[in-house]
Amino acid sequence: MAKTVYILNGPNLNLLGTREPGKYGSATLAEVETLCRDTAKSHGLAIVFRQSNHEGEIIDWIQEAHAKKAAGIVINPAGFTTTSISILDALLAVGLPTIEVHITNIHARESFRHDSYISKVAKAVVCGFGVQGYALAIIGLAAMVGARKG
Ligand code: CA2
Repeated sequence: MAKTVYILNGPNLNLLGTREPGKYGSATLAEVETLCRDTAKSHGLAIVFRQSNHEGEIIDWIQEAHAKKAAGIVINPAGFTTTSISILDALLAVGLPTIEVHITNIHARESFRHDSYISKVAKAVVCGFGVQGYALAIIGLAAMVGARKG
């Protein structure tokens, strides 16, 4: 059985492909899910893909990932990146290898986007590659957890 990775998306990412395409690209969240599923499959992983506008729901899913013995987490915390000690605490509590993803290069944007709580626990951070960053994060995590293809 393939190992499973939880891919968690924070607030407003349900709007992907419908608003601000110049910043976030034209792919919808459903298309990002397909990209993630295909990339994971070709690297020997299965995925659970979720999005929420609610902090507590994301925390519940981090705990669920641990309960279900997931191999790791890929998270785009969106606006919770710089505010949520509770998401950081959940990630610290479960101890799963976590990759932080941002579609945009947060360091080239406003200074309030720079200081990520999530980076304090993340094994790696991918930002600025557009939605391809999700695929890069999955490939990196697959290598990290020793996922086997085929
Ligand atoms: O670059 C990223 O992936 C971000 O995590 C996106 C967040 C932003 O707060 C972070 O600083 C960087 C915003 C997500 C909003 O998503 C939208 C998508 C399409 C249209 C409007 C918003």
